[in-house]
Amino acid sequence: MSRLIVISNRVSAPRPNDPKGAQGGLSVALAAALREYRGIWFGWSGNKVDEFTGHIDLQRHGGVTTATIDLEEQDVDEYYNGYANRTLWPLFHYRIDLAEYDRSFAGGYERVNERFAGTASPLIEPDDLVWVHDYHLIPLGAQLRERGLKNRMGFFLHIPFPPSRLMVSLPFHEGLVLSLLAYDVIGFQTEEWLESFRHYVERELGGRCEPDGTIHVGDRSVHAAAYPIGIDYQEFCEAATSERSTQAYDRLKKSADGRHTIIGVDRLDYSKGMEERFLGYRRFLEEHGDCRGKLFLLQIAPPSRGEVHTYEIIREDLDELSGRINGEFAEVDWVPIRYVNQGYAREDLAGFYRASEMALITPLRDGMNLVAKEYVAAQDPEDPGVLILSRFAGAALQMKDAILINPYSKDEISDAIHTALTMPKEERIRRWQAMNESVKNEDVVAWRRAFVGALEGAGKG
Ligand code: ADQ
Repeated sequence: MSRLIVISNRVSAPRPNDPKGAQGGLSVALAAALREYRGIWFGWSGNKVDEFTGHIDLQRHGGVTTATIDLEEQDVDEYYNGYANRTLWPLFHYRIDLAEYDRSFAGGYERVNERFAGTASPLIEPDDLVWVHDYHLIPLGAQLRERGLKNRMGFFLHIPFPPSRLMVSLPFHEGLVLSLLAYDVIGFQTEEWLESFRHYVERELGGRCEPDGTIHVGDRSVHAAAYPIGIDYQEFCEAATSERSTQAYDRLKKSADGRHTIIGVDRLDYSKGMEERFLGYRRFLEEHGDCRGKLFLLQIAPPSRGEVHTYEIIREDLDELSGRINGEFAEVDWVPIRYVNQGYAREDLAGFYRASEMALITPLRDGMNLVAKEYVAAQDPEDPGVLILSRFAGAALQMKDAILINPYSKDEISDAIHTALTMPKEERIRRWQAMNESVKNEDVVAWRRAFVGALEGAGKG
């Protein structure tokens, strides 16, 4: 059996009970995937050094071998904070107003991808399958090929792929997308992002897309398809019924004091639509004065990417907005928004999800959104809560029994909260059962089997 070499920007060893818990969805999903495969998880350690040495730190944690490298400060500024998070992340989330184009970012991105290729390639044996993750490492496959690697290589994009008309606003966009064709398999979260990619290939690269997923550009043929990521359903259900989770459940129920809890859990990021969510909730409080004091919004949002200015701004904006709404509506014994800026262990989160009558998940654009799936998995089958979900999250394509809303509309958010509050139990159960089936069947195991299966079947590059 071939080994699997997973390469992603960050590597975090699987520690499900890490109380800091602010791991993104990517690391949570990969830890689960790697447990079953022999192989290596390669990436940046998260540490900065004065000078790049290419030294690889090999370790073994929880059945997974990790290989990490340190980067220079300038690398981190230009590649991670710069091109990845100030150029590609906003652009790929349709926010060209926030995307910054800077020559030094693009140069740093190329340089760090080369550093990844140079240090990872000696670890890769001829039969290994190579699986590269996400927007930080798009050109890596091409750079590994330049070093003579003929392995089967796949790339999975965890975030949306933007429509061609937005993509062309990126300087040198053709080069970036062409570099994707060095992979044998290119995976997207949903058919929608796949469609944008295919459109780009035909329109901008003069390529040809076949109905079976094969894409031809020049003499290169690759396979591009949708592989929707899921959660580790089994592990999450166990977490939701653990003792620690029960304690978290009790803690929230006790403090709710008979009030309904609406929960939101997101990394602090503008793509998650928290500002719009708060405003929609405010609209609900205005329109339904009789409900004030009977429910509250618990928004858990650990800060992320604090070195990027836009993230400082979103944090300030949310502090201000939650304070304003609380000032406007709070009573001596009731606060409408509990806004918490910290991460929690998965068991705690599972308990909070289970104790919440409703989840309000309203990203303006999201590759998938695993929180929506976790919320469903954590529910009590006899008395499940209601999921309100943005139609612009990739997860909405699989979770049609959620209350789907337009996150830009305060009215839709307000109406959805009211519908959820008054929804009969039979309907809650019916909707939850349908969603739970898909979360359970389309889990992280199915995701990695589908992707790795496609990679195993791909012709050598
Ligand atoms: P993210 O943008 O990080 O992931 P998401 O899919 O929602 O978004 O995953 C977040 C993960 O972090 C969840 O597992 C959640 O439980 C955890 N988390 C969030 N807040 C937390 C807190 N306060 N404490 C502890 N854990 C917390 C990117 C893409 C998504 C895509 C994933 C996976 O942006 O669209 O679904 O990758 O592909």
